[in-house]
Amino acid sequence: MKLTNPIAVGDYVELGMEQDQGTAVIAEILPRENYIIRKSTRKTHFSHILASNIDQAFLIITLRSPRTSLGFIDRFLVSTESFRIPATLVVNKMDLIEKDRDLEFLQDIKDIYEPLGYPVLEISALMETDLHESLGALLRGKTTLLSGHSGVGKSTLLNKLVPEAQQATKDVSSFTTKGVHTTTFAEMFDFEGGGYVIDTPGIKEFGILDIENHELSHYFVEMRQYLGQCKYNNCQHTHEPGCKVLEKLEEGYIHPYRYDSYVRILNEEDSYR
Ligand SMILES: Nc1nc2c(ncn2[C@@H]2O[C@H](COP(=O)(O)OP(=O)(O)OP(=O)(O)O)[C@@H](O)[C@H]2O)c(=O)[nH]1
Ligand SMILES: [Mg+2]
Ligand SMILES: [Zn+2]
Repeated sequence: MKLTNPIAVGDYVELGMEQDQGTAVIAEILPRENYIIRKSTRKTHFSHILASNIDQAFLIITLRSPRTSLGFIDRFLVSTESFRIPATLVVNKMDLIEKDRDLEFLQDIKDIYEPLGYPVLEISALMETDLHESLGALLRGKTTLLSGHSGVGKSTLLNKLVPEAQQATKDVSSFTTKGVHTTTFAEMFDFEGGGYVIDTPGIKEFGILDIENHELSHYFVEMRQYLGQCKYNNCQHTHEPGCKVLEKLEEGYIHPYRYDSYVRILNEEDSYR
């Protein structure tokens, strides 16, 4: 794997002392238990590790300003599932919700992801004052990654969780309704009472790396249980006769949006829709 950053937030390192100088240098980066990378497409040669050795990931999503797509969420979940990192979907900017369309989208998100075991939380990082308390039980004692598109409010949330952090935040562009990439590097902060929270730069796409096409279905939790029951053991679940996944899709046990994401990732299409 070619990396743009040889060392990442969350890495454990071994230090060595420089002779006679009284300074320490990083002698070795210890093996990473897991990591989340960003990358423009699967074909790009270089990847960037957002953070390593995390206990759980919070994907911050928004229904508007900017609107997060389901395809983006699914790509994120593939990358967390590949290391079995527990993931939570945090719907931020709930104070902006006004139209039925937003509520329908929220309901879709809950209908799709909650049954799969991904908790969906609704918050307003800007308006709520007691987030430290309400999210405390989830965060305490763990290393938590905050991730998501630029402008969804990751740093605003971080500042509520760790008030002394004082991370810069900036309005989303009124022209594109997209974030303006305010946070430029990942940073880890102490969570009072134990644990760490990592703020990261907003990203367009998560890297899905080192995942072969025939493995991809392992990282869709609802498909996992049917794997091995297809007629052909190299089944990619797209057109093959005797495919159990297609059968379960037909029967309504697999959500069509999720299946659509699966096919898009398989075909290396981008996630916007
Ligand atoms: N209305 C509303 N605005 C929010 C909320 N949370 C954050 N914002 C605003 O959204 C804008 C972007 O917030 P940031 O915290 O900078 O977003 P970010 O995810 O850190 O963005 P990057 O650092 O670019 O990745 C700021 O103007 C925030 O004030 C919220 O709950 N409600
Ligand atoms: Mg930020
Ligand atoms: Zn199949």
